[in-house]
Amino acid sequence: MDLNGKKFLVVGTGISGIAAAKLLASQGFPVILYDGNQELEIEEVRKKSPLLEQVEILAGELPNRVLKDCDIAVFSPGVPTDLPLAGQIRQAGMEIWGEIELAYAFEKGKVLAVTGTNGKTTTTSLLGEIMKHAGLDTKVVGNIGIPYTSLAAGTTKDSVTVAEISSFQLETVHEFCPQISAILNITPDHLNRHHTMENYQQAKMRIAANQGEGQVCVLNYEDQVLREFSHQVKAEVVFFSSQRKLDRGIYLDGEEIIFAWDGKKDKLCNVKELMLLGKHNYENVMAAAAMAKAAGVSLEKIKEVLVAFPAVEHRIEYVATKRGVRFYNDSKGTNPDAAIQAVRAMEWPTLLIGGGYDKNSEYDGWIDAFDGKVKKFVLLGATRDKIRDTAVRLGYPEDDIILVDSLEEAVTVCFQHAVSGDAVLLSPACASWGMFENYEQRGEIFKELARGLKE
Ligand code: UMA
Repeated sequence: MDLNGKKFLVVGTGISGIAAAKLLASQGFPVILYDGNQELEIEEVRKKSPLLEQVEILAGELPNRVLKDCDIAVFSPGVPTDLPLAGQIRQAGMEIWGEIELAYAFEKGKVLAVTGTNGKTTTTSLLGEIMKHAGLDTKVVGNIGIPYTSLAAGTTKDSVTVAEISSFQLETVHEFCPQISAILNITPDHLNRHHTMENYQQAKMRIAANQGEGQVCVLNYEDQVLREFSHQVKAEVVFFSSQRKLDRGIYLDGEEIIFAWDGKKDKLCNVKELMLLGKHNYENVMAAAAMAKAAGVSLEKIKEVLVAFPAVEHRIEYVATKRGVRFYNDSKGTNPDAAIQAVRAMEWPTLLIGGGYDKNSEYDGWIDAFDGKVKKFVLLGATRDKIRDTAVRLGYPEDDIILVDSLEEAVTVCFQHAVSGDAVLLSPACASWGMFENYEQRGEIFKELARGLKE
């Protein structure tokens, strides 16, 4: 689209909105930056960049003149597209773009984009590392926390953008067209925003909507919705599967990850060589590897990164081995579903540290997933009694539950009870608030404590 002469309204002053306004201002486009929050400190926003000095910043009620003046509204991902404001914008004849669409208008290189309900961040980070290792000028952007608009102007015909794209971001793309896309899985999430599962699925599938010949879409064969969706995809579909052998694609065969391509089979690696744990992570590895291979990276280069990749911080992250006891940090396991994945990934007798802020969750599914592996269950925080009661009701031995008052005490107690060959896993199934500022701080403290243990 020709952007010449266009005037922009950027909605939202979070990291995406600021980056979008800066990009537009730097390229000489007239831009108004707006936030629905009436209490916004406008001068504080302006201070964030010299590029915002000349930008008009508005908060609260949007004046009508802005609707008449601007041509394109750029929405931050967190701004719903069914707000009355969105209706007014459309009625005024303006287009609504997402921040991703705006960035894409300035993209000059190749785009590799990942979406899905779970595993997006791990897959995107892994793919970013592989592309860097292959010697390419790589930018890792998107929902991962680095707005695409903050790096789009610096792309070149030889650069590669690896983007994590959320369903919120996909709602407002129009021409966005990655060379290679992937949808990892689609399970219910964010239904307060999308209202129905169908809307949520439709949003995710937009990642491949503009793709065509010569482009690739990587899909999870074991996801029924995605398997059906594959018939609508115009790009070449490459499946991955953790449950069956595929004639063409990438799959897990026992412990081995195999590429079936052009009538031949190549072994990529054995999952025991990876530091990432758990079937869900093997799926992320397969998706990243399939995307990298489609982008022309050799299996050797892909494997070199896979075996050295330590996990995304705070997600089943390997920390240290002390006296033969492995320590894993899954502080990002802030809800029972995430904690289930972590405990399933443990292949050793495990001393599990859980509990924290009370979000009114139920813990039955988590405790059911222990599968006889959890030899001591160490609980802290506001939820410790509720979790203990659930565990005991479900038959977990009361003698193996230890209630503690701090993370430090939890780590000490685990180390006292652990023997060589065990694992200690922090995976609280609860938010950190009340004891820590956020899950990152909880994870950092755990890592320091584990690394500081005397063997
Ligand atoms: N605002 C309005 N009107 C509204 C709603 C919000 O003006 O109706 C304003 C708020 O007052 C605030 C700003 O919008 O000033 C916030 O914008 P935002 O919510 O889009 O947040 P950003 O800081 O721009 O961060 C966004 C993503 N946030 C969301 O999707 C909610 C970040 O994903 C992303 O990393 C970042 O852009 C860079 O691309 C976070 C996230 O939670 C991690 N994502 C969800 C997830 O992963 O589950 C989808």
